Amino acid sequence: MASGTALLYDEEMTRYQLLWDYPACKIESPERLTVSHEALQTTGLSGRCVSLPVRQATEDEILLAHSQEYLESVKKTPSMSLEELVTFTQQYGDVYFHPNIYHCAKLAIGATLQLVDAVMTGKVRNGMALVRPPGHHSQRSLASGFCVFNNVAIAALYAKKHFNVRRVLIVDWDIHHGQGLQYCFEEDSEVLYFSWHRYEHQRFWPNLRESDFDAVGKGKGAGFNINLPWNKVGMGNSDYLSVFFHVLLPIAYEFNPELVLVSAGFDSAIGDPEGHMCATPDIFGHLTHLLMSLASGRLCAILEGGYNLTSLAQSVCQTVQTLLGDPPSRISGLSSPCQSALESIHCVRGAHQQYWTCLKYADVGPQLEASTKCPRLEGVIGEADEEGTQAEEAQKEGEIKEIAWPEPPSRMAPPVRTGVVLPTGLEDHVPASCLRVTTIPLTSTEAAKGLSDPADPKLKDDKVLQSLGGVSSLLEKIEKKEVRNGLAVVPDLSLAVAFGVQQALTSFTDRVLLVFLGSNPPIELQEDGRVMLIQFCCTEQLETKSKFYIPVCLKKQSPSDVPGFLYAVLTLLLPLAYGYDPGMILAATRERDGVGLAAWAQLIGLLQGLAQGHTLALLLQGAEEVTVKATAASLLGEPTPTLGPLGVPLLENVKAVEKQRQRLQAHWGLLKAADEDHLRATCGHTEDEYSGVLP
Ligand code: X5A
Ligand code: ZN
Repeated sequence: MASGTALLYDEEMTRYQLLWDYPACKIESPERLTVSHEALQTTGLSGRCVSLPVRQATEDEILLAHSQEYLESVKKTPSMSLEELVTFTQQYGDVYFHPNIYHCAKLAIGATLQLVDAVMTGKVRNGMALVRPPGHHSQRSLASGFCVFNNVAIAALYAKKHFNVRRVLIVDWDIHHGQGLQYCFEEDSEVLYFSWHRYEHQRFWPNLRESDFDAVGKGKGAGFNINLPWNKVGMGNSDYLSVFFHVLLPIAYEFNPELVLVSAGFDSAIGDPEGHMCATPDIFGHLTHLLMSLASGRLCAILEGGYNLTSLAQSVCQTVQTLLGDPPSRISGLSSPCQSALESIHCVRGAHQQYWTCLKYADVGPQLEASTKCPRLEGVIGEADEEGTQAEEAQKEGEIKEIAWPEPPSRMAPPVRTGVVLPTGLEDHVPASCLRVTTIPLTSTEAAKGLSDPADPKLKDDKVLQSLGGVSSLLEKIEKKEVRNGLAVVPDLSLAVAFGVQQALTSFTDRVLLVFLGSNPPIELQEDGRVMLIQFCCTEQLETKSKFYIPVCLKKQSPSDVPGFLYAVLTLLLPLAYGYDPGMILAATRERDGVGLAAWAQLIGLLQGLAQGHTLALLLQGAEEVTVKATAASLLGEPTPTLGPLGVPLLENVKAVEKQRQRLQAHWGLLKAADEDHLRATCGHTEDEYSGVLP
């Protein structure tokens, strides 16, 4: 199994800069790279990466995405005079040339391809390339937006050619639309391109009609181009995560990529003079983590934009630290995405509904003409929005010079990450890197503390007391940060869960998320919000009004409804869990009721993005060896095996998930994927009618 994180950097790429007065290009400076690299050094992150040499791209590699004529003309730039460079530059938009930029552009591609090579050959699991110039705006015969050659486009074509990769996912989280990437792959069904970008109904650069949500790809590439336009500035963590939960991740899992390329621009982070967004640098740790569950963890992040040096450096560190396997920091204060974000999410889901099974039955409402849903500016472009956000208004008046945000909290990982308490015989089935925790049985008085029935006769059973001692030591080790997470196989699941929840609540957190697979809830839930219980089962549960108890009944499909389960995890469980922001997670199951092994492993992997990776997994004695093994592997952060091509989910399972999402949306805003007010206003449906749209 591939391990390790590659870092590609060469100081040479700092050796070009803007040589004349050109305000639009001032922000693209050599310091962008030096501050990012220095931050990785001072935090000790670069020392933990595998440093790989950068090389120059060959002409053939450049020609994968560019025309011979364009290459020939760029090739002449090193010998041009300043005057000639200015003239040469003028045929393009928002880009500048320098005698050394051709050299750097070849290094930028070379670094990107070295990274792809290392990941595809299994030399490392993932990695990041810190490069200049960026690439995603450049086109076949065109430089644009600080970009000379399209690093990521070349990487995707290279992976297809040299490694026979049949499905590449490109996630472009830069705040500008990578139109170069879109043009390159819009007819290609083997490359799924996703981009979110500041758009403001075409008022924002590059002001293209085809950056809107209804550009879905062409010919056989229809459905493989996903544009999520931001029509307001000030988008934040909740908006970004919602797009991942309700648009990108469901489609990405269905696409089942073999390789993930991230056009990692950080101008989408707070403080950026181009983006004017509010998402904090730590969100990139989460975006990265969520993508690491795809393609068996094969992920290459390639720097694009990012112009606030502080925000950029912090965001780069968050990304690399997550690639290295450290748990992302907790994100508090998540709520509903804003109205404008919901509108965009709604629109893009509608535009892609016909291409992706995961959206087929979703609440995207009746098909409407694109223009009636999201009015686009007709005529004049590049004009300021009449009603700018507060931030923009304030900035116009010079009130805000610098936006401030707290530095992301440090997130050091404990040296041993997974503690295990296993009956003899099972111990050989988990990797040697797990810490075998020796346990002292509890006395029945200790065990009775906090249990709803202190007189439970099971508390006399030695085996039970022994296992509760195990749960207790694991939690203690998690609290002391000796381990990050733990796994115990126990003879009585309900008791272990009840005890574990109680101990976690008394010792180190005020919110526990309990994810339970099975029919009888292991604990009685209070409505005080200290525990959220998400239960997956195959039998109908009683109706509930609780916002902390979420039963999801998924009917079995032989062998199991993987797409239905995954749909529930991505669009229901993750939004709830992120909104709840637990300090500890308990994941418990008797026999993985109706949930396939790979799907369970994915769930455990995804949950590691929450609660700083503090998960206690509890399995009932008798659980198959493979379950124990897969659970331990996921807890250790090993790449999760892919789920393979997803079939069609059972309709009634999708309905069951939708039912819970509808019920809980008012409490947990991250569940929202549609702008209901807007929908109602536009098509004149009432709420009742609207819920009738569901199959
Ligand atoms: C890579 C990147 C931005 C170009 C902005 C032009 N380019 N106004 O972020
Ligand atoms: Zn950008």
